[in-house]
Amino acid sequence: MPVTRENLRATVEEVVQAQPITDIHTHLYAPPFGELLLWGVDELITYHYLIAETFRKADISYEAYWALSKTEQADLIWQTLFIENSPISESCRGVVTALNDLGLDLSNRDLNEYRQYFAHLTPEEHIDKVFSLANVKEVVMTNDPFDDLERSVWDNGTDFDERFKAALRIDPLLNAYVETGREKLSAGGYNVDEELSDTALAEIRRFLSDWIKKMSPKYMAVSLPPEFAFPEDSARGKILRECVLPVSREYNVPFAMMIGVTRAVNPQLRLAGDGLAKADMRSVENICRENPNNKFFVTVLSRENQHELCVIGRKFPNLMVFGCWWFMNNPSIIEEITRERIELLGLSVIPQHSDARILDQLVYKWKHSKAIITDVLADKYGDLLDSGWRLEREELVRDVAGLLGENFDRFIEG
Ligand code: FIX
Ligand code: ZN
Repeated sequence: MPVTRENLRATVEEVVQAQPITDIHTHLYAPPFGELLLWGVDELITYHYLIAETFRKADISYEAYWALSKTEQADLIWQTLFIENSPISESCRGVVTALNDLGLDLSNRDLNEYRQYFAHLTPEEHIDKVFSLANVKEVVMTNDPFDDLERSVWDNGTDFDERFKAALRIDPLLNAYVETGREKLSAGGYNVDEELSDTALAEIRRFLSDWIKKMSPKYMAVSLPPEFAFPEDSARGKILRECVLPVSREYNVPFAMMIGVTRAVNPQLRLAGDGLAKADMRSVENICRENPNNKFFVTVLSRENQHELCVIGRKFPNLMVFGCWWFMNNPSIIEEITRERIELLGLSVIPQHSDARILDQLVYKWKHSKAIITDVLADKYGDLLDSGWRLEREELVRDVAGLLGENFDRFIEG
């Protein structure tokens, strides 16, 4: 059926809404991971994005805040950001959208009533409800092989809810090998030394292979500081070149680089205390050019790096640009980045991931992003129709399926 100028906006909206999503980077976990799976209203309100905003408005010291229980923290944040001020920041708006779409009554603003609603749910029920509201088909977790709780789950096998896929996250190995990574590897039974001898490098490869076999991850991943360089004369540079890249090739498990985070800019804020800075994107050019048989997913945290990343994407088919990460995940910036990417890379991108830390966030993060993706696509297809192109509904369905899931699968399988 041809899409016309008259039905374009409604058709794009309907197709985007109907497309089940693969969410390629989250911090959500399947139920066997127990307390690692965060959900419910208190978690939603104490999301670290909201903690940072609360300190700008509430008269409370860091010490006093961290001494509060989770319920008390949520009470304070609710009072500060939702009652004494209107919740118009994107993170606050997200809570409002999520509660509203879950069917809660926003007119009375009664946190205890919302708590009651969640108290009667099991995680399994809630997962079904949230996945269905967000139309999410599967999510990729962030799996830390150095975490004791995670390790015990993986040791019991991977027979859990198939909608949760693994990603092997290796930050301590690459970013803190000397400080903590080496010790953690030794504790896990790997014979490694500080100098990164040939034996140690072989052991790190064995570690990665073991965990790939155990988790069957969709990809390996790391977050990187703005100073990240490739090549780099450092433990990270060596481990990357000698271990991560060859293992990634051997098992056909792509490597995801999330670049630009400056950790603990304000340590008092704990998880909320990270910042960002521009990175030198020539590192991405170099790694893609020198490793044509490796596949890379890349997202960057600085707005200033987004355009360069798109241009690098045009040069290297082994690079898949993805998501509007963290401080980029705001409507004005999502819109700008999504337009930029589609103009430069067409349909060969993964426009968004949720980065949800709390299950309920899937509802708002995807709702808000889908509205923007719809607007951008409607504009772009509108330009095509105006230029005389014929567009079939099936073609639109095909394109949207690529953006919201199949590009990810095909890139991994290819
Ligand atoms: O490193 C990451 O995966 C980041 O996305 C998170 O650690 C960060 O704290 C976050 O929640 C961003 O959305
Ligand atoms: Zn993340």
